Amino acid sequence: MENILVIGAAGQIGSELTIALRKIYGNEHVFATDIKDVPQDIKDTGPSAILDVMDDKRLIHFVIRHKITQIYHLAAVLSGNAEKLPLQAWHINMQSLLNILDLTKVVEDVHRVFWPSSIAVFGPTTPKQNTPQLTITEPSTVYGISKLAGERWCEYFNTRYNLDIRSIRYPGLISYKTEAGGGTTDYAVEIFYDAVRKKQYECFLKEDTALPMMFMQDAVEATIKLMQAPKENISVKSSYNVGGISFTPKQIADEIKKHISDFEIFYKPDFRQPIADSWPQSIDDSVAQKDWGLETKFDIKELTQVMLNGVREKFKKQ
Ligand code: AKB
Repeated sequence: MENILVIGAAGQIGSELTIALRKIYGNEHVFATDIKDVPQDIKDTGPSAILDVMDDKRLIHFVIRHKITQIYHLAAVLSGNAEKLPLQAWHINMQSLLNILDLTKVVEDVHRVFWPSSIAVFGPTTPKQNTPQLTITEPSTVYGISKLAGERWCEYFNTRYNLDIRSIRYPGLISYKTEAGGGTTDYAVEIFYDAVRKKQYECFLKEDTALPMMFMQDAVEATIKLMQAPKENISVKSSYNVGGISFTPKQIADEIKKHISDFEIFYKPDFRQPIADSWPQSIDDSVAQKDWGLETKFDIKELTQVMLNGVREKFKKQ
């Protein structure tokens, strides 16, 4: 029997992953935690608590008291926000991971951990198209530096202490349940809200900025698939490339116009443009496909349809 701790359950990934995990492992076995209140559907369907991953003493007590066997540590400061307070972002992103890794070494019941890395580990010197699993990683953002250092720590703990820490380099994630906060790929979520609300969007990236993206349902399924794969299949001890689909702001705007014909987009690139320019445009995720059967179902057409419907429904309920 597994008892699962989700850290960051109020966030963009956590709010959807928690519900998916509860369907598999049972509501009472998935503990949703965050430093802020979790969404109502998570509160209503299982245990939840306020928990700060930076508080290592409370964290370890929580894990022991609830006999936790797996941890999903999703809390992080994203790329855009991290550039505003670099040292604070570094401290939060690194120390929170180190708290989890150290705890996993000490508490024997915890036999598997998931920690998200990002395409931000790549930088301007990385091949931009079909970026390989193993390639140059010279990130130019503090977020990317923290994710790359995190990957090295994961690999170190996996090999040095024979732990089972698993990770995905997420591309930009697109969802309507919980809005992302402070990322460079966030435009691809905001655009749907503004399309439904105002029929226009001011984009902080240039029209031809291609980035790898993934619909949340695909990301949640990939995460669970990775975590359920037999340990002997996991050849990458740092973090797996996961690509999804790639598109530019112009391409997604054109797709939205097929549903909202008078939708308009304006471009006003800001400090996030150089961040996006430093990242890959498409990702080779063949290692993840081979090792644990990564699959993605949503293309730009389907994603646009589901996002517009989801955002409209959300506004109706408000
Ligand atoms: C961000 O834009 O910071 C994140 C990421 C790609 O990791 N969505």
